[in-house]
Amino acid sequence: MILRKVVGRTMAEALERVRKEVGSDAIIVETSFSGGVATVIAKREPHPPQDAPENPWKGTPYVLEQPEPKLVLPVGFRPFAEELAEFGLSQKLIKILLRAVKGLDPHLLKKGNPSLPGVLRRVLAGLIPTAGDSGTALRSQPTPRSKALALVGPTGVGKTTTLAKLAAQATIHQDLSVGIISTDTFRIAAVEQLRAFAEMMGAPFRVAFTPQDLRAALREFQHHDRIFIDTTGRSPKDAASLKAMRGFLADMPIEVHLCLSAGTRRRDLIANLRAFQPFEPSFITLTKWDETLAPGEALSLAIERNIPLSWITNGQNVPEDLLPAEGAIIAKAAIQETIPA
Ligand SMILES: Nc1nc2c(ncn2[C@@H]2O[C@H](COP(=O)(O)OP(=O)(O)OP(=O)(O)O)[C@@H](O)[C@H]2O)c(=O)[nH]1
Ligand SMILES: [Mg+2]
Repeated sequence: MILRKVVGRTMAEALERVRKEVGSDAIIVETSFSGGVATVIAKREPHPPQDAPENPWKGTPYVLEQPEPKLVLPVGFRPFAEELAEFGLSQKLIKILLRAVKGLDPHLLKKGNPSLPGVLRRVLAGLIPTAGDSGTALRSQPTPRSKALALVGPTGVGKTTTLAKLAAQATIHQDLSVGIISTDTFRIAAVEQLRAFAEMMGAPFRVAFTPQDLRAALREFQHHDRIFIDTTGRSPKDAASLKAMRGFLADMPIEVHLCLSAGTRRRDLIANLRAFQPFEPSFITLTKWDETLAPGEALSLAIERNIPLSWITNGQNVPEDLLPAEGAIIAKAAIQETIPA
């Protein structure tokens, strides 16, 4: 029996290491998460000695590589695997969930076990990195950096609408004083729309045409509780505009949130992550959750890359359609299946 303790920054990372270091047939004995360290104890039976012929090129053909065995899903897990795949969760994460549940108690995977949905939801919730986990106090005392938030992202994903929701929620629900800055001077109408919104909220509003303007506006708003900065939407392929915008925001005490539409396909999400990486986003805000049947694709990428989610937006209404990203709520949306009677 081989018994190994493997650690990682997240449960997904530790489980992935178990797969690499102990093997894909490893059985998880115990999982825990404390002090920012995920620990997994895994065991595996030693592999039987290879009985390759002395000269592999003689006699019967020597198989150098076995094809990966197809994953046979335990019967009790099948409806949940289908539901999670329908939700858009990656196969990689579905396997991780299966292994984690099996490690907790193999009996959970028996057909009709009523505890399975709840356990699955809890394990999935634990895998989802959120702003709460990263220690950045979005909702309580901000750090000097997180006091000013900039929303960046591709065109039309809902940056300005999300900014309006955030500013309105901070003012109405948290009684905070907010300042709003637009750097989106690409379209005059966009500036005027945000100015009108700021006026309605009674919040001071500045337009920054240059990095100097932005610095001046940040200084001017330094006594406000929160400062929200809108930016121009840019295509991930428009390297020149992205670079210019990066220069605009560089070296400012600003926390960057990358807005991505939850319905974007995985390849395009990866292209956006790469294109906006120079902005060093601390969080992803997943927008338009209400418009897609498979938000799990975007969610999977955030989990696999361990990028914390800050908010989820789920509609056009300002300020209601905005939720802080919470693992438990997201996991509940992913696993609604109950045990068939
Ligand atoms: N269904 C749905 N629509 C949304 C959501 N958020 C924003 N929208 C809509 O998406 C459209 C674009 O929103 P904007 O806020 O202008 O998007 P943007 O990213 O600022 O766009 P650019 O500044 O042009 O890059 C508007 O019609 C919004 O009402 C959401 O969560 N769900
Ligand atoms: Mg906008």
